[in-house]
Amino acid sequence: MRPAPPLAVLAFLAAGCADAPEPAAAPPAPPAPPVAEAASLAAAGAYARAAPAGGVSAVFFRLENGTATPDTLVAARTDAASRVQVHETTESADGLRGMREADRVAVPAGGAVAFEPGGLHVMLLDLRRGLAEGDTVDLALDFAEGQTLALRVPVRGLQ
Ligand SMILES: [Cu+2]
Repeated sequence: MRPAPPLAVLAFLAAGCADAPEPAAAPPAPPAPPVAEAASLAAAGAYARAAPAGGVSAVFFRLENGTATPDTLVAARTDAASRVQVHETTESADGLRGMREADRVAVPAGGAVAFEPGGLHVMLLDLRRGLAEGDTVDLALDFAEGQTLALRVPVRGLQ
């Protein structure tokens, strides 16, 4: 038969239990920093067309706005060309294609806009250097809400 534990031990255990510190209340979590909306603006699948120095090239991508705020592309910048313009392709009634400058391109909240051959594109005019397959072009896209997307765009040879 086992001897009962001495009372002192029981008292100690009980006291220890009672005195066990409450788990410290977790300090209130600091408010999460606001998620930078730039993180959810993106230009997916960007590429530029190969072209000789002094020529013209175009950059294509899919502009995605993962934020809850509509935004607008207001400018494109690069050092690779003397002039950069956002263009849209037009087609006249008799099927002639042309291009005109699109000052602003709205990208709806949670939406996307395709910049693709035959549609919107970023036109690089008077290239300062030739663009060959394997080169890259640094392109900055400025948005009305204040964000800038900095892209390193690969050059694709003409297909
Ligand atoms: Cu164009």
